[in-house]
Amino acid sequence: MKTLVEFIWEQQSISSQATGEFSRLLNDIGIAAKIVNRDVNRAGLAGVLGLEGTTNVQGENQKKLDVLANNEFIKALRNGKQCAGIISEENDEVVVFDETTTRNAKYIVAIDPLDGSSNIEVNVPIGTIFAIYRRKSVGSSITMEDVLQAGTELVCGGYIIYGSSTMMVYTTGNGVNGFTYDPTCGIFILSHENMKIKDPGNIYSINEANYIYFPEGVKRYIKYCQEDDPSTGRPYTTRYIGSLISDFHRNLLRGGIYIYPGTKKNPAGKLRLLYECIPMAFIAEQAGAKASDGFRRILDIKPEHIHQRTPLFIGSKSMVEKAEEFMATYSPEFQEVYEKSEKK
Ligand code: AHM
Ligand code: MG
Repeated sequence: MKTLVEFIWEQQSISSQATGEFSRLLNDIGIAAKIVNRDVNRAGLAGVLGLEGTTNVQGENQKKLDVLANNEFIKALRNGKQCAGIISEENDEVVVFDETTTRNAKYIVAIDPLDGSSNIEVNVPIGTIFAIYRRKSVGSSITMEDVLQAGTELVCGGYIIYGSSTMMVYTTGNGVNGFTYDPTCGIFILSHENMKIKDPGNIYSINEANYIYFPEGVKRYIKYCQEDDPSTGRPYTTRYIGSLISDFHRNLLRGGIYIYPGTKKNPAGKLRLLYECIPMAFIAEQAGAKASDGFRRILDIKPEHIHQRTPLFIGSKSMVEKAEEFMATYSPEFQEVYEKSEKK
């Protein structure tokens, strides 16, 4: 049995330049995750279900647990002093920590503290997504250059899924590892070593209620998934939970594709680049999968603002490539539409 803490320190000791700061940062995230896991588990008893009565910068209603999870992660990261500030789905602006104590902190964290929060009341898995970047301005104040880095610069991408069991899955660019939380002893234990996605899978995940608005390429790809062709394992099966982490996690274990496209109505789709798509894309690539906006690799997109959205096609490599083929053939005009809208 190897615990998350042991694993983190072991990985750190392999690098001759490691100082322990990154390990402490990851450990702080693990601590906050345990607290949020407790709150999510007891939500029906602790009076924290329902709306907070506020909206975030994207005009979405904040749930009490969204706010609570956000506060827990901010608290843990601020106290840990390894990161200079965070970008959170729940905060309009960058949260900059006290400069006197974090002037030399090497990292910046982007986080969706509680993804899939529309599912909070119905006991469906939800989660936390995080991305860790190396700060460029160590020794002075945070700059926009620190927070608007492309996914290719990522140091670590990960998520915690609060599901039938709670798991933390992360990568530092050296494979993907998963740790299951043992609530009886309060520790994460390495349970899924060097995770690799099945390719091809046979699951496609998309909110088909939006079909009418989808680009022709996505419509045709869905029909392709539904065709009868035993030699390629079709028809595939459809699964859509409505919480990115859960849909992605299942597809990672079983093989499949998740799509949240941009449409004429919402050209940039719904998902946020910095704290949803980039960390998931990093994990996907490290597991042998692929992530794009239908045309471009997600990790290559240079963010223009912190709450930027992007369409997302993520999952088993050959399935994403097939969906890209359909986009290129039937909806080539969306390439420009996506690029322009992502900048807004
Ligand atoms: P959230 O971060 O506010 O929870 O929104 C993101 C979520 C994803 O987890 C999920 O895949 C998607 O929104 C579902 O959207 P829809 O209900 O439009 O299918
Ligand atoms: Mg989210």
